[in-house]
Amino acid sequence: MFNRRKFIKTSAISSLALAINKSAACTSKKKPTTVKPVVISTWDAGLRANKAAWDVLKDGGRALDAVEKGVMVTESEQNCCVGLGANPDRDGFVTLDASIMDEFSNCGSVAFLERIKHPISVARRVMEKTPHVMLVGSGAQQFAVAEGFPLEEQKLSTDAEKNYENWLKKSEYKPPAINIESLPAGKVDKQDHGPFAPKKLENGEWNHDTIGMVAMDANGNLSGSCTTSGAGFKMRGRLGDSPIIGAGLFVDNEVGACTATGQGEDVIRVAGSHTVVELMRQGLSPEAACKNAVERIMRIKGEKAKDIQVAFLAVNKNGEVGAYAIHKGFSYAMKTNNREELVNAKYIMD
Ligand code: SD4
Repeated sequence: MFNRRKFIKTSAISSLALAINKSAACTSKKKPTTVKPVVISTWDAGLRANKAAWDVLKDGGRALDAVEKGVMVTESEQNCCVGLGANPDRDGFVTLDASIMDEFSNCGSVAFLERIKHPISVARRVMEKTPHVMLVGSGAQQFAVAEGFPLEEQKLSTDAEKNYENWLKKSEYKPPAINIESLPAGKVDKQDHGPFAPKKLENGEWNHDTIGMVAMDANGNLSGSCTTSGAGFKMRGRLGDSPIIGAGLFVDNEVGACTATGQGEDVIRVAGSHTVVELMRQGLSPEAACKNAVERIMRIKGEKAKDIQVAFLAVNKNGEVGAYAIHKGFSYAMKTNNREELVNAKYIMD
């Protein structure tokens, strides 16, 4: 027969057992040790950029300073595709985009910026010195000059000039997404997937249009930066994902940070970096979140996914790092206290 006193006794015992179990579960589930500082950046130029970022991080510096200093290295590399040494647009002008975001969700960006060597630093000034997030074109240039950035000569680098002359032979005015043939003859690798994919140069080096970097400093704060010349021979005025907060870059100091590379139009379509951070917020690892966002783009593109490259690179608040790409060939550079390496990202298609 049901006895009230017995019931109270048994339920008290079982709640006690439950509480003990619960606390045992809590203590046995080890919290992962946070890896910090950590810096990661896209493509192989990231190895050199990470070194500069590390100079800031190793001395306890702020992630924001690290991600600015880091990508400035790549912006200065004349024959790289990122800064003023990059391939021009179809009218022969190099136009640059960049964005930056810190641990307080402050953000700044510049787009369609010409003749300024360090767009990332201008983006930071937009963030810190204006009430705006984004400045473009002649307005961005005017602001840069007013802030003391020198106006560089309007001149193509030797490599870019050669590439442009080559491109002019056909001058195909097609949207870059389908303009694979417009890549300079002899510079298209077998694994090339569109004009946003890495290009293997005759000297064996790889060239990229973009560097994205995210970092966590010794205080556990996150920041990110992204800087690019966009796509070579793009239509004049075209912007990709890199200067768009939430697309090419997103930082949420409670959750993690992400940057994107590849075909910007398709990253924008899914608010790519923001999507990855939100997926991490829901509990996915950085790698799983990047994979999920890549798959979302592939579902949208259907058959056409085979012609494009998109990759995401992310870090979470524990300093765990992950990346995923549509195609083989995306690599990222990583630096921590005991690791410095170039990692080949996982991918969906060969
Ligand atoms: C863009 N996402 O402008 C950039 C290009 C890029 O390696 O990442 N290239 O669309």
